[in-house]
Amino acid sequence: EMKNLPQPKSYGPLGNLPLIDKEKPVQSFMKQARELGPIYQFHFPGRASTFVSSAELAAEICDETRFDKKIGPALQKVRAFGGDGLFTSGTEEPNWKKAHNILLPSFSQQAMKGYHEKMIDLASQLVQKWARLNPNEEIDVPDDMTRLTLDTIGLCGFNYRFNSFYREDSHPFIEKMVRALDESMSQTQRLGIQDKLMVRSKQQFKEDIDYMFNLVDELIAERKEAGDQGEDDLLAHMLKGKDPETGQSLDDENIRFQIITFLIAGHETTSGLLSFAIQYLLKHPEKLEKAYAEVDEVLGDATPSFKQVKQLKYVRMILNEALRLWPTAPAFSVYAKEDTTLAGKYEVEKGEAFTLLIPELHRDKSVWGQDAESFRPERFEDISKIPHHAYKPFGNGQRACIGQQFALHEAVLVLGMVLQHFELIDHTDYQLEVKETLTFKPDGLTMKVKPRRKVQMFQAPVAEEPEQAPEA
Ligand code: FDE
Repeated sequence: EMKNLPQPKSYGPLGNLPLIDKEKPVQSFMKQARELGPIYQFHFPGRASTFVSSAELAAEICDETRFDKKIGPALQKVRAFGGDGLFTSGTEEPNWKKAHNILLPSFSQQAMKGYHEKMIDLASQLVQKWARLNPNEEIDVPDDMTRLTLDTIGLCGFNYRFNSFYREDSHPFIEKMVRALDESMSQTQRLGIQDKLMVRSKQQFKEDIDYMFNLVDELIAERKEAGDQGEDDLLAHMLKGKDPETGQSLDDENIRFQIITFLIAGHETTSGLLSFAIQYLLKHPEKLEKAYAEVDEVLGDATPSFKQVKQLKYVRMILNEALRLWPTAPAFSVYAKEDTTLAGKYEVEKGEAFTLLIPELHRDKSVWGQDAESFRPERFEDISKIPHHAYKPFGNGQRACIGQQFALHEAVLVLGMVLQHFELIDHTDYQLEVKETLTFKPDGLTMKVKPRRKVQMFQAPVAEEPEQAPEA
């Protein structure tokens, strides 16, 4: 464990634990970073974590020759249902590389063309729902965005329709997944003895996981039974794909873990991203106007084509900037592969772990400038000007987000269609509160909308003129 690092106030055997707001752990760590500087140590009962948050230190720990992804205590808990899926496996586990190789083509730009129609299908459901609201009805933004992103990954991932827009509450799978995630986060914050007493929560945890496994295993079995019907989704790619390095394919248990992983990773993060973007647009009318202008010019009245989504440059910049200020997956951890030195001054022993606080990195004034706290999408006008290693909303290197193109294509398409059809109204004068689960979300964000143009709905055919009787 590293010595002589800044540390917050300690409370005997509890260490620094009382300084964490249990509802907002990452924001508590961010607050400490502002007080203690770009590197500090935080003591939990029985273990310590080292947090880093400057661009200088991020560049160091993102050097993959010296550091690799660490499956820390929180991810260890998620492993109960993520197993050795991509997100929760160590780089040295055979299934990580195998699945990475098999799945890369499924997340390429080329593959996005195959998902485009399905993404439009779900985005249209959202637009139609909002178009049918009465003027006084409000929209729960994160709630509807979660419906949308869950259904999108379900359809593109394994041709399953959660049909969230046809339900009052979320699909039972989500209820269980969210509860299981919540429980795994809580477990990491409990003291050993406290945790042993949580018999009921543990039983629930087990039941929730069994439900998830059953649903997914059934999906896999059904697909295998039906045989290859030419589906072009992640499940088909996983069943058919072979790792070019080993010639092996994924086994059924690992496919189950990957599906659960995509559901976890692919819906909360992307829905949070869309919700933060809308939050910022509500608060920045001049940026909103600029976005309307782009959408009207590029899309007009048309349903977006794949190519048009690529042309929505400003919409993409808005999303990039929302991910800068509130990266929805706010932290990741690495460990040192060998003894090394950080920034020429901190001696690091092999195995030592570091957690990068991404929102703090994204506010480092030495690279982002004095206005680092303000929402200014124009920063992303020229991507090549973004300093290397100062922007990590999708993680780093080979362990970076495999779903990045997927999430961005979906988010640009959805935000584009929302802006095309609706004027956004901040009817409560919303003040940002960030809610934490495994990810960040704007808590309690609601808005109202007014139509900007007619939404295409099924229309009754125009009554035909009765045919003129032929003249006698
Ligand atoms: C991953 C990821 C990451 C990293 C983490 C660590 O390192 O630990 C991050 C940061 C992220 N991711 C982020 C994000 C954001 C958003 C919006 C997203 N993300 C989205 C998505 C979608 C999908 C489907 C996904 N995502 C997925 C994923 C996966 C699978 C992973 C793992 C990879 C490896 O291999 O490792 C991730 N993601 Fe994400």
